[in-house]
Amino acid sequence: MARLVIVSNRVASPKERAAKAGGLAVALREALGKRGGLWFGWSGETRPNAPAEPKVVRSGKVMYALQDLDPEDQRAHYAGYANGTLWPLCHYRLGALSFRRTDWEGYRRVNAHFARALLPLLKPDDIVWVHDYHFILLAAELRKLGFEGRIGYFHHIPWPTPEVFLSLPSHAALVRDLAQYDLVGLQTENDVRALLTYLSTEARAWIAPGGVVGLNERRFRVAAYPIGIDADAFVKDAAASVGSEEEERLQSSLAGRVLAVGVDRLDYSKGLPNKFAAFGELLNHYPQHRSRVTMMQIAPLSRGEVAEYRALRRELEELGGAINGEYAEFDWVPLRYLNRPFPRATLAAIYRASKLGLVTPLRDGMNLVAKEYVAAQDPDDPGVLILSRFAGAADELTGALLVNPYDVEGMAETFDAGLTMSREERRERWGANMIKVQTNTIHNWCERFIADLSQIADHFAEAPEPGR
Ligand code: ADQ
Repeated sequence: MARLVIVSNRVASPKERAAKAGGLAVALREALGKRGGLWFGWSGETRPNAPAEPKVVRSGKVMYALQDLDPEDQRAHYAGYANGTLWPLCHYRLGALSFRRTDWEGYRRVNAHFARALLPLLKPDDIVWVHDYHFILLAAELRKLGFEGRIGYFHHIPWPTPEVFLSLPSHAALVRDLAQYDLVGLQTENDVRALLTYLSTEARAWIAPGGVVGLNERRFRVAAYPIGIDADAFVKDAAASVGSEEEERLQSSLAGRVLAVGVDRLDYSKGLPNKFAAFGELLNHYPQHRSRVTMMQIAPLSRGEVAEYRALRRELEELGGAINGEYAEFDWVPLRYLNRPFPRATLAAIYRASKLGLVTPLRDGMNLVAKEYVAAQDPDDPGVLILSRFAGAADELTGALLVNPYDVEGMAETFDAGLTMSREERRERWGANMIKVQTNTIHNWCERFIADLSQIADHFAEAPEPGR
């Protein structure tokens, strides 16, 4: 079995406990543990002119290699091109997109620096799996240094349609380098269609059935790999929460009221202002829910170094304050707003106690919270998932009540429908969702991607020569 090499911006430390590390990190660690391998990424440290010499530590069959970055390169790469340009672009937020050539150059420098640091650790038959939009150029930089082995890339966020993608001044260079991967994984068939359409119409690539692409001298494959969760862990944690001290505290604080929950990183793609507004609209237009429903929005802070995120935080504080100011009673606060992270077991307990799961992003690659909410429900008396049609998860979770997050009044109407839904319908809808969550877990996802990358040569053999 070939050795697996994972590359991601943040590397979960070998000591981090499973409940804290998150489902993806745990699944990747397991895949590495099974085959033996290497996890490579940024150390989280910056120092001027940091040389390309990663710190390497071994833990069992897994090696961890952590590379420092020059502070200016790190800024241009992370806050600049990755989160100031690619993130808004891929989330259809052209108004928030900033493009500076210095950031683009910094992004390339960091990808090249990481390639130089990684190359001496690679063996020719390794399988290299690169994660996310911080490293789109990594394969091209590794190829320049002579690495010819298999390299795959998974894009955790949406791939925009060609019209939107063309707004990126560096679109052609980015895709030319993306073609140096052997396998490009996206979240949904929609994303695959968007990238293939760009490739055939703009880049004049040749496309064979199965998503094999011929571009100039390169051949690579594009396919959908919808990411999943560790469903069993959420089922177990949620069931264990019943009757726990934490659950009792939560229930006694609700004093018999219904709970609606939202859990999102504080990010403008998550549509939080619209969700708050829809909850306000529910209390305004459906007064029967006043004093009966409490909404809890958990939104840990992220990317405070990017201006848009600081502005969003202020906006939400204002909106939340206005809703509570208008509707609160002396014994009821309609909206609880928390900016901190919680352990998985606590999240599972909160999901299970909630009659509504509010997942309403303006755009989302997949959205794992939607799947976690489903897994945590009581099969006998499940809550209702309200899900944005613009989350990748909407493809699979057909039992959810789908909403358009731009339609605030429509969302309030759907919240009301969820709150008044019969138990029979709730069970039916939950059952349809749960089958998907349990079938397509994070472990299956991992194995599928690794198996396809391992056998990538077979896919190419079946497709005719590019250009013919
Ligand atoms: P995110 O944008 O971070 O991920 P999401 O898929 O919802 O979005 O995953 C968030 C994760 O963080 C969930 O597992 C959730 O439980 C956890 N989390 C959120 N708030 C938390 C809190 N307060 N405490 C503890 N944990 C918390 C990106 C893409 C998504 C894609 C994923 C995976 O933007 O579209 O689904 O990667 O590919």
